[in-house]
Amino acid sequence: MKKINGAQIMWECILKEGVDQIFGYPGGANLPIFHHMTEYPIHHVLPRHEQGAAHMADGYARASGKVGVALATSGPGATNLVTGIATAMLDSSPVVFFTGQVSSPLLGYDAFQEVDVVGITMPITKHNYLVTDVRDLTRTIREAFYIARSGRPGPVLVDIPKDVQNAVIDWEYDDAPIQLPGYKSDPPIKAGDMEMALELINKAKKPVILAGHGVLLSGAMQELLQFSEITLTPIATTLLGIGSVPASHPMNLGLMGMHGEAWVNQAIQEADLLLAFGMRFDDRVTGNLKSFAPSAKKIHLEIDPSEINKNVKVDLALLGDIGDTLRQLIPQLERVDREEWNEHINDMRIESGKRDIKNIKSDKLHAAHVISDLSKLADPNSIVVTDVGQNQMWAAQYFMREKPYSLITSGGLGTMGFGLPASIGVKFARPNAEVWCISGDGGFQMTMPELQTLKQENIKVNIIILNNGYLGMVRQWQELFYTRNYSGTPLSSPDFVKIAEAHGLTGILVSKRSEIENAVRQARETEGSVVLEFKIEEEDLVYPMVPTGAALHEMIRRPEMIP
Ligand SMILES: Cc1cc2nc3c(=O)[nH]c(=O)nc-3n(C[C@H](O)[C@H](O)[C@H](O)COP(=O)(O)OP(=O)(O)OC[C@H]3O[C@@H](n4cnc5c(N)ncnc54)[C@H](O)[C@@H]3O)c2cc1C
Ligand SMILES: Cc1ncc(C[n+]2csc(CCOP(=O)(O)OP(=O)(O)O)c2C)c(N)n1
Ligand SMILES: [Mg+2]
Repeated sequence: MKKINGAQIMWECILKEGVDQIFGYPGGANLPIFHHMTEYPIHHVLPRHEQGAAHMADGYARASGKVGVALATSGPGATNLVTGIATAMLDSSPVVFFTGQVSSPLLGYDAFQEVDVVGITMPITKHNYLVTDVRDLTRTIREAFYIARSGRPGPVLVDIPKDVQNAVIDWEYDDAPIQLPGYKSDPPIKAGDMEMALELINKAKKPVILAGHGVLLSGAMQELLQFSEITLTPIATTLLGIGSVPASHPMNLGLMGMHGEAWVNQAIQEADLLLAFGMRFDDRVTGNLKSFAPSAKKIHLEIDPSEINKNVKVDLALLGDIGDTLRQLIPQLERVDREEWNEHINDMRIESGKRDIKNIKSDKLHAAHVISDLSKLADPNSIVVTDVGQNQMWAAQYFMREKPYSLITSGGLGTMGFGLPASIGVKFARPNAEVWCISGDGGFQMTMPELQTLKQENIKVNIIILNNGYLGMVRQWQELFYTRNYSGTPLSSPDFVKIAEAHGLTGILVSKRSEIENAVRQARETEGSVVLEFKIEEEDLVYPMVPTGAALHEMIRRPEMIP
């Protein structure tokens, strides 16, 4: 037993959870927590905005597989976290958020900097807590970490009033088993379902695996490959499933969905069996649900029962951790000859390559050039963190990833401004990895002040800004579907080289394809973070594109064939 206060209990408990890194911003309502932080072996990063702290913790979690931790004060500090919490929620990222709160006797009185953060974040957290008694703090923090990391991961928020932070008690760590009746993180597979799945798999002639984020969250990359190699089933990935299979593996088809490759979407539409592995049939993946994979039986391997039959009605669901389920299935799989099916898909792939802009020889600077050249020049173990928009899609399409956890991107919420702060979190999670942040001119300007966080922490991230002078992805929709009426999308930018220099960093400007190689080399060799601005073609589009409401095979393709 020792006499400590709530703030110290918080630090003691998070150390027990293995935390040594936090991202947080101070204020009146979390001052006791900050005051005691210096007594503990914790590295703290001060962001320039609480949204930055949230994305940093999220990026840290996604790159490390550990729980990320962010901390803010009450009121505006807490509300500034909201976008980051929702971003983590939509992508199943395990982050614990701590907020200071006004003292408990003042709750409900519109006290200075009081907001009901538990009410505000109820729909965007996996769970949240307001702790009104210091004796509940240890149990609450243990539950928060357990809920964040178990089953389908997600963000949990713990709101701690200032009087609870200050309250002193005789304390010792309580490691009694966590009791959460009603919370089932790993649901069992129904008897008989395994046999049914094997029958469907073994008799399919044209199966496709849809590999999602769940494969990476489960660490089931080996099992995914084994399944695919035994059954000769090709693998399409979702945006968040990229990296679950090496890019160069012969069974990897590539990205599916709205900006997926033409042959991948076509294969899904022609398939007679879809095996959805840890993915949730987002509408960016399925296109029009009525015409999605019309002849395919569908089996969903998924940990969260609420995802079953939510978007796509399936023939069979195998509930549970995807790695566990695959380990049960693999010994019973039959080897079936599916050469013809794989050759057919390969023919479609060769045909599509003829429209690929990266094969064009010209000195105009297309984003596809920048990313595909970068992919060859960067360290093979590098991690790419993206912002949102066209830049994100080009980064997904043209950077070849051989390793898992090598693409960190905001998929579900599509949060502009995610890239730069998330890349800082990623660098703390994987300090020895080369980290590239790929951003647009719009999204970069949303969280640009975090450049100074990079400087203060003296860490190295290479930041690519694909500057097309527009909020490009929205302009793309205006070009295709809103009579080229570019309302609200032209965007001016500061001189990014000078911006980098003003933050004590290095800036490089590139406007020709022939300059890419030198610029990338220089960035890699420079000590400290580098901002590379690429002045790319202003009105380029991300192809292919499945228009909203269209079926997956009704893609808009790049009009010209590349000679
Ligand atoms: C501009 C833009 C364009 C986009 N275009 C595309 C596109 O063309 N193609 C595309 O794919 N996406 C696209 N997206 C992303 C899309 O919105 C979704 O975020 C993405 O498709 C979700 O992928 P997911 O289902 O694999 O991952 P998540 O949304 O993270 O879902 C993971 C699923 O796995 C389950 N799971 C978690 N852990 C386990 C486990 N241990 N075992 C089993 N299951 C588990 C979860 O319960 C969940 O159902 C786009 C996003 C943006 C912003
Ligand atoms: C916070 C936020 N606001 C608005 C949007 C809608 N949106 C999606 S992509 C995009 C354009 C992004 O522009 P830019 O950062 O320049 O990237 P580009 O598409 O040009 O590569 C916008 C405005 C969003 N996703 N997030
Ligand atoms: Mg832009």
